[in-house]
This record gives sequence, C-alpha cells and structure tokens, in this order.
Amino acid sequence: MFELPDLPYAHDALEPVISRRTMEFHHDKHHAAYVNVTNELVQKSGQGYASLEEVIRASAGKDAKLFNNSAQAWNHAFFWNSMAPARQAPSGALAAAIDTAFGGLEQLKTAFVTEGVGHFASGWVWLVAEGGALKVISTHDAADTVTEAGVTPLLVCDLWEHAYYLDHQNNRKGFLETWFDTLANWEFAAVQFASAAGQGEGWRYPEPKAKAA
Ligand code: MN3
Repeated sequence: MFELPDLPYAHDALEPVISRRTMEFHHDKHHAAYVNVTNELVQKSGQGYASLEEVIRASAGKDAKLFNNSAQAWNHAFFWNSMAPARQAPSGALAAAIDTAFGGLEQLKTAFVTEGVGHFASGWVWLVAEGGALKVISTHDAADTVTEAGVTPLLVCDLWEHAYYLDHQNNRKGFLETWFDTLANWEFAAVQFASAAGQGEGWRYPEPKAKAA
C-alpha cells in the first residue's frame, strides 16, 4: 500500500502565499484521494509493484485511471518538496547552469511564469534537467516526467486551480511569481540537479508498505 507522505512542514508554513486552508484541502483531501484510488486500483489489478514510479510507467498509455491517480500522487509529493518555508536562492553548480541556460534567475522566472500562465487548463510547470541542460516545460493534467527517460525534474508548481484559487482566485500569474520568488526550494532542486549528473540519488516516492495481515 502506498502511503500519503506527511507534508515536510506545517500546514501554515507557506502562508501567506499558500494558506493553511488550501493545504488542508490540497494535501489532506486531494492528494490523499489520489493515493487511496491508486491503492484501490493496484489492489484490484492483483499486480505487485515495488514502487509508485513502476505503477506510473506500467499504466501510462494503458490504464488512464491508474495513470492519472498514481501520477498525481507522485506529482503532489514532489510539489510539496519543491517548496520551502524560508526564502532561498540557487547557488553553486545549479546557479551556474541557470545562468548558462537562461541568462540568470530573473530570466528563468520569466520563462517559468510565462510557461505556467500560457498552459491551458490543468497541469504542471516544471524546471527539468535533460542532457545536462536546464529547461522549463509544462505537462497536461496528471502527466509528468517519470515516463520520460533522461529527464530529471528539479522543481514543479501545480497549475490546477485548486492549488491557488482560495488564496489568489484567478490570478495564476501572481501566484506563480510569488511562488517562484518566495517558496521555490532551491536546496531540493540542487540535489535533483546533482542526481541528474549521476551524483547521489534523485527523489523517489516512499516505497509501499506491505498490508498488515
Ligand atoms: Mn493539486
């Protein structure tokens, strides 16, 4: 059984950009539902899976309901890790790679916000590493980079309205700008970036626990 990982901070730690109320719905209800439905579908399938990543890859293009729920379970856990309560800035090799790819952090912010605002309807905006270079991409609905060989996600922001509507209403642009400036977890991104270069492990969803007999 896959578990709903606890938030890496308190529900109100990201205020005022993301309120406690949003986190209570988003983590405790939305994310929990994706994990629960994934578990139900995996159980029904009778298949044993060693990881959530395996579920996502096995269901992609074959079982839309299982893919959508398992990928959303993964994406939300990655999203919580993509944020930190204290404002940070990229440093070291990651900062250098940002300069190379975008010309600087402000230009990366523009690319990230523009991609997120331009993305129609629900999905996710990502900073990723591919072949040693950084890129900004977006994915639709539940789609993510778990199914993309050679693509390592560094950060993601949720573009579904439930992520920001209570706090920012329809102002997706304002949400993304403030998110990028104040919540982006550059320490987490740096660990992911190093893993893309073969240094250390990238983030993985917690392994499933055997069901109690
Ligand atoms: Mn969401």
